[in-house]
Amino acid sequence: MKILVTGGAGFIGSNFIRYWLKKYPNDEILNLDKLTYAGHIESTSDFAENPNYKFIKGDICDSGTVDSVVEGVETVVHFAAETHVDRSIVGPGPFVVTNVIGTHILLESALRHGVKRFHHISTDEVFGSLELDSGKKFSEKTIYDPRSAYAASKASSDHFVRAYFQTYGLPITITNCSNNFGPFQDPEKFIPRMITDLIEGRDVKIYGDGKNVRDWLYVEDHIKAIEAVLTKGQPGQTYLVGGMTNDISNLEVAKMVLKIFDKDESSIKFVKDRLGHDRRYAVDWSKIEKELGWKPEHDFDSWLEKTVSWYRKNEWWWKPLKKESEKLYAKMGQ
Ligand code: NAD
Ligand code: TDX
Repeated sequence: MKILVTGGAGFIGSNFIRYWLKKYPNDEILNLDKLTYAGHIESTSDFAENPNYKFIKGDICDSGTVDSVVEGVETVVHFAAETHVDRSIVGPGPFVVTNVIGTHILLESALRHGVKRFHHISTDEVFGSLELDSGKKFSEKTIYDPRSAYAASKASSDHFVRAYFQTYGLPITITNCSNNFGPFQDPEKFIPRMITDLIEGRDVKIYGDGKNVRDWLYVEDHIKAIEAVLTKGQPGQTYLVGGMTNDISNLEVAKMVLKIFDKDESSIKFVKDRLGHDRRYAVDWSKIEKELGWKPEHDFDSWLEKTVSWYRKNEWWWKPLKKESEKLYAKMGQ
């Protein structure tokens, strides 16, 4: 099978390609990535020479490039996106362009070339924010209520993907997942920012009161969920994907990371809150469990520790990125 992965130099995309090339050695993977500030060719270096893998530097908004790459492809796995909520607050424009227009250009090309499966990677943030302690969870039936430019652009892309199924019969699937963590995540995101700050001897930064809750999903669990959908999922269907944490606040996550470093709460610095900061996310992943037999297998405690070890061993990867991300935070006062 020939697969086009978009955004394969990013965090989840590069982990997906590594996993897939190993597990399906007869498949061919094309990786189309613009290498924005979030795309790191170094994340692909261990599989770059695999004869079944090819990297194409290009923009999903460039229909000529997209058309030439989609030709002959059976499956598209679409990760490419602007993904950082804080950046969408500072400058929402690129989120509309890549996430909405770029996804539309890919859909058009997939339709023209008779792609057999278009899998769209989306987020639980399209559903908005849950009350703390409400016990509620997002499910496939939850009404969309995006509250940041990032979430609004992802919600819009989800609607376009579904419209191409309903109107033109393009065989699409969608996964909306929670917050991923694991190796090769850019140090501008919460967990790797804390780990790399601690390695460099700085305090960890917590927005607002730190009571915000995220559902944490180990990246390999997410990839196995995508695998389940690609191999067993029904065209037109959406599946929610979540992890093994249960209402754990950012402050609690920070304390767990600090414990791994033998540090205490005196290494926490509370900073300005994010504008429109979503309070709580929680994901009901019972549909994908019931229908496709997937469930998360990596618990948070031990895989957080393994993630810390990865960052300790791979300073070559994140050191050059850290300066750039901290420039953004300095500008935002965070
Ligand atoms: P990332 O920011 O690490 O990587 C995004 C990749 O897309 C980068 O390699 C970048 O260069 C590429 N890209 C951006 N604009 C492009 C364009 N116009 N053309 C081609 N390539 C472009 O993102 P990630 O964390 O790996 O997320 C992957 C997908 O998963 C995204 O669609 C995101 O919305 C979704 N998602 C991520 C998380 C998470 O916790 N990281 C959670 C839910 C959903
Ligand atoms: O330094 C920080 N301190 C802090 O308290 C940072 C960077 C973040 N935070 C908070 C904000 C959030 O409540 O931690 C939480 C997680 O923040 P991010 O890592 O920026 O993730 P989030 O905004 O939840 O969005 C992520 O998960 C869903 C991804 O970036 C999205 O692409 C994905 O769709």
